[in-house]
Amino acid sequence: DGDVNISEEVEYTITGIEPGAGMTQQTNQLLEEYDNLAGWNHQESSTAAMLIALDDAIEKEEEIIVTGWIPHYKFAKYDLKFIEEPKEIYGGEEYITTIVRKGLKNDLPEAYEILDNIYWEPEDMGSVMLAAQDKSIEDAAQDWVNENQDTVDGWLEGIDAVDGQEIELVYTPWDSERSSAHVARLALEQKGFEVSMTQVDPQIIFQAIASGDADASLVPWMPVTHGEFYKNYEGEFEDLGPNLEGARVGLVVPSYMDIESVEELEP
Ligand code: PBE
Repeated sequence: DGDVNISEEVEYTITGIEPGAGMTQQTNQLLEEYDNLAGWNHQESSTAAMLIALDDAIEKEEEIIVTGWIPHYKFAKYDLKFIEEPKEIYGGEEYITTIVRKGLKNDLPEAYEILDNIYWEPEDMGSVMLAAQDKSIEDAAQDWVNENQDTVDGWLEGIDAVDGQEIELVYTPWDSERSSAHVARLALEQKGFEVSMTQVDPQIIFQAIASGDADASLVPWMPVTHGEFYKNYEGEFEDLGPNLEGARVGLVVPSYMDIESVEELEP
């Protein structure tokens, strides 16, 4: 009802995720740029802790504001909504792009081509993320590949097999990127690649690819979420274009909350 003061109920706090996330930087910037958020707290923690806090609040039908994103199974599990954020600190629609180190095209042309071809829909990624709640990410990715071999065949079409060439993918700890990295690994393995995978923070993704320490990554959320990291290394890596379109990040609340915009919050 109209008597609930949402700002007071959430204790002037946005429940955030890992310090290294793109969204964490964006949320810190949000608190600086909206005058009505002066004095608000951004509780950085982990995605797991954020999801527990969200689950707990929904259980009790309490107010909560989290930093959230799609694709993510939380939108299938709960009735949630993004709230408007007119200054677009969180951007609008995002795509996830594939970046590779310079020279990969020459050194591993078949891998380059496969990575260039990899493209899937938010529902595909979402289904791997959801399945990974009950099984390992390896099994969830394998199941998706088994059920979508025709999509994978499209990525591999006309590409010669290799004999155990090594390639290293870097990815981040979120389920979205764990899903894409493992699916990419399985596609590369089908053509004979030996794939190693290293998990790092978004910022390190760009550093690793720019320096040539790693070969490829399907991680960057663009144009805004990882845009700053991207700009810092622009020209030092090759961008193969989107592997997914229709992603989004922002402030997320349970749908029962009577709020439509970040501008309704009170200092
Ligand atoms: N995310 C999910 C990450 C990337 C993937 C949007 C929470 C972030 O860096 O903010």
